Amino acid sequence: MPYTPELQKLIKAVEKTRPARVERKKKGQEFPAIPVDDRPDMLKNYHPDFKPGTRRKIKVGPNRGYDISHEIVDLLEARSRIDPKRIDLSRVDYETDVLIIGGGGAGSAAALLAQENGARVLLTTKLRLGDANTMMAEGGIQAATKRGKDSPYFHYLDVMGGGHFVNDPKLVRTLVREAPGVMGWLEKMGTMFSKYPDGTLKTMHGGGTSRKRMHYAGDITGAEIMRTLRDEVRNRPENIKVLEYVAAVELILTDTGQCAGAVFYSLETREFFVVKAKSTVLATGGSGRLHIQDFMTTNHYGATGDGLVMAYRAGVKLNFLHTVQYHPTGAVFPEQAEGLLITEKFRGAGANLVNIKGEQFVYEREPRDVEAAAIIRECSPDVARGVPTPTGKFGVWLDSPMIDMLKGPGTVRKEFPGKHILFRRYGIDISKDPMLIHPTLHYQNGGVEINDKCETSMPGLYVAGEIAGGIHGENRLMGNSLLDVTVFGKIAGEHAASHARRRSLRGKLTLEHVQRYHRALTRAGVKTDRIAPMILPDYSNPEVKERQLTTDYQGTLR
Ligand code: MEZ
Repeated sequence: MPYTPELQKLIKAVEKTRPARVERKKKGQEFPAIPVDDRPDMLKNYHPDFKPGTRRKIKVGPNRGYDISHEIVDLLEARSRIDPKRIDLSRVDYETDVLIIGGGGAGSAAALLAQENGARVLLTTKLRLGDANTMMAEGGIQAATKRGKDSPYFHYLDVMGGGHFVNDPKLVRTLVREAPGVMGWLEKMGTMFSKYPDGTLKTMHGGGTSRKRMHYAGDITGAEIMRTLRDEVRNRPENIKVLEYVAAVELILTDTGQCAGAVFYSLETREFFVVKAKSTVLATGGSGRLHIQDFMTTNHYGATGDGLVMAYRAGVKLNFLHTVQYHPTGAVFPEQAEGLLITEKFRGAGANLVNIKGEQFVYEREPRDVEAAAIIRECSPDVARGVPTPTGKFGVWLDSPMIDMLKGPGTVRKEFPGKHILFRRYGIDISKDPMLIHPTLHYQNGGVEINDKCETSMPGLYVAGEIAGGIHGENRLMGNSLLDVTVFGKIAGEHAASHARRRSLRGKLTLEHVQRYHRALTRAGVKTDRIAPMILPDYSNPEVKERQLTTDYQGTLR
């Protein structure tokens, strides 16, 4: 749907201030950044993490008493999809060295490295290989590849600063040190990053970064990286077996406390089955589809936090889930694009954020949490400088036409082909008209506690990618997610393979931890008919649900 006459009228205010804003930028006169000392107030007043009444303390498990979003607690305090007594663990359907749960960037990188380290690998995914947040990532991957101008040292400081200095320093050190090598690894496998005619990699600034180290492939960087990883996995069929449309529902342990695989549910045959493995890598991604605080989301359909549930029930600790990342710029018009990621790269290329009066109100490259809070402030009823949409929401303008004025005609079309084509389909030319945006639920900052070998507290259980917590502290910076999935995916694969070589499974397979968790829920007085993992979000309204009888409903999957 093109802009309505009302919105077209409001765009005039943006057009009026644009020439002066472009001139200022050309002269290097940036909008003042929010002083570091003022950031906490901005966050407390406007960031959704600080909204009263949006959290509660979890009553059971290793993080008992931890105060996190209701939506995550609901998930963690749900009951299992299976009745453990009805799963026959003596009948093993698949046996492998390394089981990988998740077919996104981290799972695929882990599969490749596990295979290269001599393991037989079974990679499982509840949708198709590559249906993951990696595929949805747009703007880039950070790495200090430009010697002299940048180094892992500066990258480290940026990651720590963005994360409010509470990140796990060892994990950050690993992330930034491995970054340049991962770029080479991806390029060798065929990832086509954007380059200058002389072959050097193009780089841009991102929010909170002190150097230009954002490498990209147009505005479809995640899709390009995922394409490469997926092709490579598919090219090794003798040693990497891929099972699609199968959802892991519980981890299996041994009675000696090792992880020994998982119980799966086939979305095609609707049967449960058992996979036994010497090592298991959880790479199930994030939880944006929980729509925390009813936020729209950039996340892929399967981002329902399944791995958090399975690890937690098995007794593994979670961390940093008290913060959630809202990407500052999600589309809020047209309605069919609501929540869609509008890459930070637009701001990296110079596009201002502008309110209903046509005024710039924030420096466009603040760290994400601060930037999102500033936009929410502008749209809040007390400030009331947001732009109303036809569906009754509010947003602010992302002034993309500035980019062609700053960097030459055709830049938007060339550097942002994904969004340019998509918005053209809606009748909007983003090189001529701005986009209407609002923060959108984007990233699970925290997750399962790991060390720098991707080990968890449970022998044989490895974790990599968005499901892991600690790397980004309380706020991730742009481009460190594609980096995280590749760096830690590789590490998880390598160490999972080595564990499988060195350690054999001892003891009997068991699901006793699930029964124990159910008993703890009862003891804590948690009354719920929720079942988790969620597997897929359910968008049907209650009336439709009623009419659909029962065949596809969670309860009947048991
Ligand atoms: O790392 C991200 O989340 C990212 C690259 C997003 C974007 O704005 O494009």
